[in-house]
Amino acid sequence: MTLRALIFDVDGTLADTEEVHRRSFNTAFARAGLDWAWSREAYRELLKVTGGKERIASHIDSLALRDGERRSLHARIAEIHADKTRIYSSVVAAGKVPLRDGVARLLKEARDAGCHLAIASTTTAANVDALLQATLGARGLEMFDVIACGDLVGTKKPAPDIYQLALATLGVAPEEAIAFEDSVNGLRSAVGAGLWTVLTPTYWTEGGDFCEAALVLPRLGDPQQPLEGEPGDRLGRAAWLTLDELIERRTPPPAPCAVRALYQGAW
Ligand code: XBP
Ligand code: MG
Repeated sequence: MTLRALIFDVDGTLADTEEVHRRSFNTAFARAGLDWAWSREAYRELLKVTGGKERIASHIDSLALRDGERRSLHARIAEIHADKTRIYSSVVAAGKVPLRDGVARLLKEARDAGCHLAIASTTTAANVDALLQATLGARGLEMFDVIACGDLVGTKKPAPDIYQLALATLGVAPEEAIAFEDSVNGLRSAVGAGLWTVLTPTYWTEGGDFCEAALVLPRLGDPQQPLEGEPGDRLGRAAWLTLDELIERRTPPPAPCAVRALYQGAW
């Protein structure tokens, strides 16, 4: 197997963005004259719904409202979400949200090794652009061969559509790529597209059922911020996840000779 592409989720994976999303939602609600304020606990639950517009709709549907009121609030979702996106992307563009540790290092290792890089995210293109430019510089976007995000697909995560779009646009088969995610919805989406997936949960997503992940780490780590207790039970050569380690792990070991002999006799 040749590793041809690394495909990254954005929110929670490239950067721990959800607190800024949460505050941006609350600011947009206040500016829209709504007395909604999502607490951290409430937002952690609301994050089970992917997509900001879908999340607002889910919140409206949870409220005891007359039909007319519900309909008029639904009609305002796009306007409220557009304002939230303006608020969020301005905070990110101001450099307030750093990449998680190890992300810039692994992106560079992959590019230096000739690997394609892609994004597969539920958030909007405006938010992705703001984050990549603020954290990787004016040419940050150019590091990625494909940016699949937001409403480019009709069905958001946990459906596999966004990862299938990224793979198809890259012209890469699932077995030639690795996905990086932070949440159960993202994991299901990547695995549903046939991708071997590395999971690095955050406060917003920890404690989920991650059994389908190929590897679960608290973060990617790097020489300046090694993973405590590594190398040891999860990583081999270094206390941070390297491209070489990924290639080694992604390449299935040759079937044991007994199994090979068995199959050779089978046909
Ligand atoms: C996580 C999401 C997004 C963000 C909010 O995206 O579900 O909805 O929470 O961004 P990712 P929007 O797939 O990158 O983890 O309001 O733009 O949707
Ligand atoms: Mg995510």
